[in-house]
Amino acid sequence: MSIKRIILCLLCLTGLLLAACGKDAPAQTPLEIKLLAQDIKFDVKTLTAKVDQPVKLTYINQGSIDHAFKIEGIVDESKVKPGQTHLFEFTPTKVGQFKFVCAMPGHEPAGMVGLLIVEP
Ligand SMILES: [Cu+2]
Repeated sequence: MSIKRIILCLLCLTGLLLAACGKDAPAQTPLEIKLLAQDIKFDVKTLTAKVDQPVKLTYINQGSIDHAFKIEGIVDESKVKPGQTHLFEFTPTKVGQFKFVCAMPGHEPAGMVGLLIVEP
């Protein structure tokens, strides 16, 4: 393939990408958050999000036992096995503070609890 052809291809690809982005761009860029579950704590105690902004929360179980995730009133309980990653997608619809926990029995009292702060 000649250099000219390669450049032409790259230009075409760039054009396609730009066109695709322009058409399908969501109203709000999702907020990407990473939360690490360890034995037996979360790596952070608070998460911050904004009303109506979609959240993509990557939950990584770095521990050696089962952990779970739940945000009161926002995300239903879901178990994540050791070494596994789970993507939780949600969009907060109201301002406030919402407790997030590991829903495995005994884990919340042991400290696997935090606060999601939703700002206007
Ligand atoms: Cu846990």
